[in-house]
Amino acid sequence: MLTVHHLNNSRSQRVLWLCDELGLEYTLVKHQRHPETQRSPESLCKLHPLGKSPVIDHDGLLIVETEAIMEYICHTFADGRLSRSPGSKDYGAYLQWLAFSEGTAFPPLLVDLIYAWTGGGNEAFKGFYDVELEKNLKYVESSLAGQDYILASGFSAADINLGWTLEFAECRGRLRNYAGLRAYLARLRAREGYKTALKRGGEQDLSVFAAGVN
Ligand SMILES: N[C@@H](CCC(=O)N[C@@H](CS)C(=O)NCC(=O)O)C(=O)O
Repeated sequence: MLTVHHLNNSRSQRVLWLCDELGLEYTLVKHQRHPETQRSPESLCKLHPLGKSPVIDHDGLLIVETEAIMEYICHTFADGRLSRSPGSKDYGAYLQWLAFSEGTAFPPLLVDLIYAWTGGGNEAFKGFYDVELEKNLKYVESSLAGQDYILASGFSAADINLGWTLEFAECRGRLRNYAGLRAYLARLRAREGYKTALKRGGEQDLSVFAAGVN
């Protein structure tokens, strides 16, 4: 049995979205962020030493890290659907984009949030991560040129990973100069799997992470 542990307003929304795209049955356990600190509640900290979301539980096996969870679900429950196999034309690109969302794109966005939460005041530091953040967004946008999804072969779990990271970038006011990324996000949000997962998870309000955005 598959159980998905979901934290409100968090990247575990991706896992719900993947399961709904694949038409999987799963048990959903919802956890609520602390309303002031936005940190995980006791229930998640008791479940796993890292106290992070997402976490899945497959017959007692706990797995963390979005990327690993996405691959695990595609291959264990869906014969590799929405993933790409070794040997396929897009395999390298698939792995790259699946990893890029958390490994490269998210860190400067998180630093930007923490910078705002802690009052800023160090322009040299801001300049350093701002360059990285903008470079990442430009790279995704230019990679999407002429195609609807990040892989030429069509929609995949890599789009789901990128989608949530771009939603986070949007709430940080970072998509204003990227019409191509906004259009991509609109395409992702129009998917039935995305909409079903949002209803299941409970509407998402990322404005809790909009500190310092005007
Ligand atoms: N790289 C990890 C990041 C996990 C992570 O930071 N999750 C956030 C949710 S968006 C979290 O649990 N935050 C609450 C906390 O750290 O207390 C992944 O992709 O799963």
